[in-house]
Amino acid sequence: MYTLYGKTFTMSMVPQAVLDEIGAPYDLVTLTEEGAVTDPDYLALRPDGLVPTLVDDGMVLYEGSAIAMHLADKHPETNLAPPVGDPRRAAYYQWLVYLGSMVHPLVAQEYHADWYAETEAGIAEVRENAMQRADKVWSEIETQIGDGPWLLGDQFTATDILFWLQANFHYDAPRMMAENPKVGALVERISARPKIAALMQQHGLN
Ligand SMILES: N[C@@H](CCC(=O)N[C@@H](CS)C(=O)NCC(=O)O)C(=O)O
Repeated sequence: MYTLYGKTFTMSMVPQAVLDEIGAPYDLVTLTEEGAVTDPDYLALRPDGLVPTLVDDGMVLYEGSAIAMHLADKHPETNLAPPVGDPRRAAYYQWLVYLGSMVHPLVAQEYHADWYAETEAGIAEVRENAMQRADKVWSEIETQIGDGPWLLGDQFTATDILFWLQANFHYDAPRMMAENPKVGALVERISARPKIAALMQQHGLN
């Protein structure tokens, strides 16, 4: 049995969407404390107090991309990961690591700019810089999207879920998607999947 610790409209939507797509039962613990959680019981699972964290039959795992990869590998029949040896597996790794380690930190720098600077001017500079870099990164991603229908071609994978959430996290997602039509079209296709649409409603996303 899986237990997922998460918060509304955060990185925990990635493993939650993966679990929903898999159709696996899970308990969802929605944390409400703003910022890094300080509850010692949670810190014993994830010491930085951020979400998400998954407990899988007693095994504790954090980091959204890592949890997505773990779940996809545990349920190969759902085809959320290309099998080892499939040439698409390399691109699968690339996107999951790139979106988690290069794109998501820009979101953190924007929403949690006070983690990266102390003075008001410093915080404003971090936020402004992150917003400019986010625009640049998404215009670069636009050039990397193929004919689809999904990020890796004809197979919908966990990468699509991470892609969809990161695009929605953009500080001005409607404009960014209009300026990058391939990104916009892919996000729209992913959002139309019934499980994803239901999850969006649950998290108050239009
Ligand atoms: N790379 C980390 C990012 C974790 C992270 O930044 N989590 C944010 C939400 S997206 C968080 O817990 N923020 C605390 C809050 O906003 O209350 C992961 O994928 O787990």
